Amino acid sequence: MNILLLNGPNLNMLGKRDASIYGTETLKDVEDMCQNFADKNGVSLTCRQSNHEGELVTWIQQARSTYDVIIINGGAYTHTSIAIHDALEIFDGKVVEIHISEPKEREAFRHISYIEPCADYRIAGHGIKGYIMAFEWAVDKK
Ligand code: CA2
Repeated sequence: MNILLLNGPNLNMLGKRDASIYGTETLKDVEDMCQNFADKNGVSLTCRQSNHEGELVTWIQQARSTYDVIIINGGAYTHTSIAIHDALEIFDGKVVEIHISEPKEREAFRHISYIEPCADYRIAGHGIKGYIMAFEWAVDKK
C-alpha cells in the first residue's frame, strides 16, 4: 500500500510555539513516527509539507493512480481551499482528514472544512497520535 501524508501551512512550525494547542513534537517527530508505523505495517510512505496551496494541489493531482490513500492535515487551507477540495474529489483513492486539535471546538472560522466532504474518514482532537489513528484506519479499511 502506498500512502501520501500531506501537511499544509504552518505545520512546519510544530513544536516551535503554541505547545498548549499543538503539543511539543516537531513535524520531523510526526513524520518519523508515521514512517515507523509504515515500516512496521509494510506501507510505502511519502511525507510532504507545503505552505503553498498550489503545491498541495499539484501533489494531490500527481497522487492519482500512484497512491492508495492520502492522509491530509490541510492546516488553515482546510477552512478556505476549494482548490484542494476539487483536487481531492478527482483523487481516485481514499482520503483521511486529520487535525491535531478539534477545529470545530475552536473559533467559528475553523468550523467549515472543505476537505471533510471528500474524506472517507476524519480524525481530530487527539493530538499527534491522531496521525497514527489515521494510518490505522487506512491499513484496516483499504
Ligand atoms: O488542528 C490542526 O491540526 C489544524 O489543522 C492546525 C492548523 C489550523 O489552522 C487548523 O485550524 C487546525 C494550524 C497549523 C499549525 O500552526 C501552528 C502555529 C503555531 C505553532 C505551531 C503550529
